Amino acid sequence: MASGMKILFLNGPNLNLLGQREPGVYGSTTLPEVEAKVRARATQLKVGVEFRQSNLEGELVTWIQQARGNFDVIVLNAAAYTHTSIALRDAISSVGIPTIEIHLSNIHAREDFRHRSLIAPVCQGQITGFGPYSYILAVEASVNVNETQDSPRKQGKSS
Ligand code: CA2
Repeated sequence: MASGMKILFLNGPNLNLLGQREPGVYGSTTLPEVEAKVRARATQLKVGVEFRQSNLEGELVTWIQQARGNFDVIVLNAAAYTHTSIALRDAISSVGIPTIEIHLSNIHAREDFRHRSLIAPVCQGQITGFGPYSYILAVEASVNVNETQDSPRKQGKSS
């Protein structure tokens, strides 16, 4: 049952500009509007959500570390750090919380340097190319992952 589970949404550099620049690539929906859509779906599914954005790699690493014991699933749009960050990859692999990689655009249909994700091998899966709907799909995937895996937060609970 999804009730009681908590998802941490993390957004990387420049995603605070969503809806304000380059609408041809990333659409016209702002990040607060994406958050509102996520919250609406999460409410329907009775799951808790925390939604954050940072332009700083180290802050994202710290948030991933601090998620231990507090969240059941992490949903991560690491933005450009997807393609560069060994630090984020190490944080994900060490925290022991299932993590879902998401992107607004289809990174495989763009420049070659976006095709490689350093975090994909340590993530549960990747959702890419559905615009803001990638975030909604991630809520649903999180519920499914939580129902099919034992997470550290669930250990010791009866359901
Ligand atoms: O498609 C995605 O969600 C990306 O993670 C977005 C990143 C990009 O580096 C990844 O390859 C794919 C870029 C986020 C920057 O967002 C902006 C939004 C509006 C205007 C400018 C940048």
